[in-house]
Amino acid sequence: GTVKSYAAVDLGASSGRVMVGRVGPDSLELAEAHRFANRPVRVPEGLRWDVLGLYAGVLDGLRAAGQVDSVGIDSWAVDYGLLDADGALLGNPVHYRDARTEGVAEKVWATLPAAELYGATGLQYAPFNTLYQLVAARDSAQFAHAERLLLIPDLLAYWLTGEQGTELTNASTTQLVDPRTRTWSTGVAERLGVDLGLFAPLRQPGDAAGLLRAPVLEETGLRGPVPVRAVASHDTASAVAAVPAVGERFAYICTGTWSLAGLELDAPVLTEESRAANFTNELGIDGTVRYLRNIMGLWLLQECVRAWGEPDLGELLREAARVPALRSVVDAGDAAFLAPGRMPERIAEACRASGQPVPKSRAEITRCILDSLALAHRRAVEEAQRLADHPVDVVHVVGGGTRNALLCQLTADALGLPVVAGPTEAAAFGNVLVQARADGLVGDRTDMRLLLKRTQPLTRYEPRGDTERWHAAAARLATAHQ
Ligand code: ADP
Ligand code: LRH
Repeated sequence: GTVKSYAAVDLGASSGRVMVGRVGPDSLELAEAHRFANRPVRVPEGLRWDVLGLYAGVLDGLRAAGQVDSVGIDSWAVDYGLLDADGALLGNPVHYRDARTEGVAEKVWATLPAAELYGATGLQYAPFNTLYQLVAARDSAQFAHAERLLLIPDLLAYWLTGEQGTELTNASTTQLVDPRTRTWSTGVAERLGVDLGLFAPLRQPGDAAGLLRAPVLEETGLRGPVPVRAVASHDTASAVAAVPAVGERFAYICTGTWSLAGLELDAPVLTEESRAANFTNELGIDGTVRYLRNIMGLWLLQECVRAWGEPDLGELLREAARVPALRSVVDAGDAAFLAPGRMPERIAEACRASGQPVPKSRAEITRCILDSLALAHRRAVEEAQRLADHPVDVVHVVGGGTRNALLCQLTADALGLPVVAGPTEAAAFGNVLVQARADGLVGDRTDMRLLLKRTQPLTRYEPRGDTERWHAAAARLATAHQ
């Protein structure tokens, strides 16, 4: 049978990579062509993404990838670049961890109450939802010159092809999309004075998105025509598409800079209880809803490792495995951990404030983070099942956190459910498979997952039967936060 090659550009908050996927009727291989750091930059006006540096990394990656049948791009959600009337980028895209959205949500809710906003968009409250960013930006000089808004993957696709679009799964993180109709929520936009004309027309995963421009072909050494294909351009949507679950009642946890823990549903859950629990209804491929909660994730550890001068991660995790479990835990869902800086101190302070032993050594702090993440995973998966009335028997863990065996085991222990870990590069797999599907090489979503399950190594973690201790820790944390 035919084997085709696809380039998957996958930009995470901590690193960008260009992967090459080779897909045949019964084969699937993924290889890394190029990986580069994604380092946010603090300038006097705030925290910014170095998007030109990322674009240069994409071009280097495409050159390293060699000849491919098409290219797909996914990245972290919510952030965007603004273009002027000439199509030129107006300034560096603002990082979602920038402080400009502080206090903005409260202003928005004064016009459109939070409960109504949730009913219309199904989106969790996060200060960085594109909607709040837009309201924060509205009076800036830059915004006055903006004619077009492109989400990060769409911006890179525009630079590669000259064509503009707004991919749906990522658009669903703007808080301007209705998850029932899967199109713009004109009501929300009107009430809040957001001009939807800023956005390019919606695209669905699998849609054509243009051809690499001649200068891009020249720079990358590729032979044209090379199509760019819209994929599930929200990295989490691509990762969920690549959860290797077939015929199971499953929950998933996408672990990387964030942990995104939840369920794949056929319809959104828009109840008041769901809003109060801050679950989001983001859109997935094939009419699915990603019903999940954002948990601070390995960001907590990344920031500590940065503060400690980048010690060896493997060694740190081995030491953490020897620290007694559950001595102190923090609320890994707390938005207080969103901003960068001073992370070891902030974690120690949270333990002190809740009357628990204060972790001191690097190993103790690392252990506190991993125990806390496992506890937050447990809470999210349990609450999602209850709120969506959708019980599960197994939890799939994908993303960078699959390389952290301790975290996977603790998650299984905390939930009292088996954890199946892998693939690590789930977002890139989802990206590749949506391209292959558009070429008719794979069938539906189940076929994609079956192919992954058959071809990719997965690791299974059985719960070690100490669920009671986790239950007690969860109760302790709940009391501390009252
Ligand atoms: P993102 O896509 O958000 O940038 P990734 O999915 O690449 O994040 O995951 C990055 C995280 O994976 C790191 O912060 C680190 O905690 C974890 N990780 C990466 N490599 C290893 C490793 N060798 N051992 C344990 N954890 C690892
Ligand atoms: C993970 C992610 C997540 C969003 C956050 C901004 O990379 O896309 O799904 O909430 O970044």
